[in-house]
Amino acid sequence: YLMPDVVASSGSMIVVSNRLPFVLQRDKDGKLFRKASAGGLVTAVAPVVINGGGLWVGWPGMHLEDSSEPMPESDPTDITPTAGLKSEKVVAVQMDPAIFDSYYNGCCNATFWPLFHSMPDRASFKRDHWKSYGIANKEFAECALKALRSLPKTSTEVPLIWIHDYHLMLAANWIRQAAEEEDIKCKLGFFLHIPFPSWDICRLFPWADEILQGMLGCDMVGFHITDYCLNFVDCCQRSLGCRVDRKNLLVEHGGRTVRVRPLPIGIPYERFVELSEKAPRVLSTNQKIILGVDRLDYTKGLVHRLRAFEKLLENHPEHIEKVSLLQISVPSRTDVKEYQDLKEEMDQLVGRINGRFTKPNWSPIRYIYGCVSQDELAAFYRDSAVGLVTPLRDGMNLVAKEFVACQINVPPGVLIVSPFAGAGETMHEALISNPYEIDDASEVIHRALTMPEDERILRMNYLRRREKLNDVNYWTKSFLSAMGSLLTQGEQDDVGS
Ligand code: ADQ
Repeated sequence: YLMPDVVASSGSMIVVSNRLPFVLQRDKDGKLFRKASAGGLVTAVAPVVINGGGLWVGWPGMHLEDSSEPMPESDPTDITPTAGLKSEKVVAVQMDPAIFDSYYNGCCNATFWPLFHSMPDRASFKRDHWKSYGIANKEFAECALKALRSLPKTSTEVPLIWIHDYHLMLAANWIRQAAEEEDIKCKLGFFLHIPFPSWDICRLFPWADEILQGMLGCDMVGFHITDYCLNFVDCCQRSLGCRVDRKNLLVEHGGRTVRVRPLPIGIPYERFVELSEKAPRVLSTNQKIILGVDRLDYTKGLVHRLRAFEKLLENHPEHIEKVSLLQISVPSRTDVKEYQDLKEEMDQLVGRINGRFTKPNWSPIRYIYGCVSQDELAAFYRDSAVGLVTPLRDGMNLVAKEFVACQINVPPGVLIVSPFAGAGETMHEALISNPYEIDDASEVIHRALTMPEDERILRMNYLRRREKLNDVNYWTKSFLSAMGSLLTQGEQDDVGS
């Protein structure tokens, strides 16, 4: 997947993420087996780990009573990129289930998830959860060190440790300190998949300084877009008093200079094109489809989206019986009350709108609560007239990118994105729609449904070209090059307050 020169110059890579790229399960005889995940991130990063002689550190999705129980190999029929990740290349993090629950469901999902999406009212701040977060991060750091010590030492290649996401914001400092004490060389990089909030929001977290210091344990910290980088730099200056350089995105901390970089994630573009070329047609041709695909999460703006669609039918009755909204929502974090409430609200709203507008041969909303296969997803993306990606806040949003990759029909459909998603910042030719402004959001949908063919073609061509160039492999390469290149003298001198 990667240009050989990039792999060759990068040294071995240790990826540290909350979850391994597969989950462990037991069959009916109690034997462990792997269930592979095939997300874009795994597809892009697994080959770098495998080809570069690296390792993957993460939670395997279950608690193992006996920690010496051997890790299973992948199934011989597994053709996903993780198949090459032999068990000796995996370090499965284990910890007390109660600590894991308080770290994961408590601190990660009930505190950082809402807070970093600028929804502080939904965030809970509990000292116990924060304590568990520290214990869990220490455990991940210990496992990363174990992985680091196991790598063969070469004089030319310095191993890279790539830490992912809001679950592991404290791990870097522990890894750095221990590696320095043991005189093991390594470079540390971090990537945050969700937004980094402004200082006003960040400071609400009582232990924000520790988070910032944890992230500054890295040599490079990556975010999807420049806005998040600037928020981070600002927080480092205002909370920790660091000297910063906003122009070059540098932060001085503990006698080191940390690079901050916008690295917008991409998708496996060609894979989606191929899927959409092969997938059979599943949607009927006599109605236009407006498509929404999301995890069922309160950040995704689903309730606002349904209201905007209802408004469209109210203000533009010409779309009745001609247009349907197909909303596919994957169940997510179903044991958390906020998510159960959202499910309830969606069920009621879909019922109410359908009850209000349905005709004998047409319903306005088709609502799938569940996962769909990649083939089916590609067919939905390809055959929809409008892709509606309207989160209230979102780090990037891969659905917007998958939609444009699958738009192979001529003339193509139209993408609508929220300005509060990273995708809204980078996909300039999409129609931009503020999900909070329901009237305007409904007018933007109307505009998409009535857009002339030549404008649709022009916009979609630009969108597709950008995603093709900036695919997920490009993202991995950008991360490696941001890690690899040394600070120039100019950058060192530029750090000022
Ligand atoms: P998520 O919040 O999970 O990711 P997103 O980027 O949209 O959000 O990715 C969702 C993925 O799940 C997509 O690849 C999509 O195809 C898939 N998916 C969604 N609904 C599905 C369904 N019903 N059936 C099958 N597949 C479905 C986090 C951040 C994002 C950031 C990514 C990557 O919140 O902002 O873009 O990480 O960095």
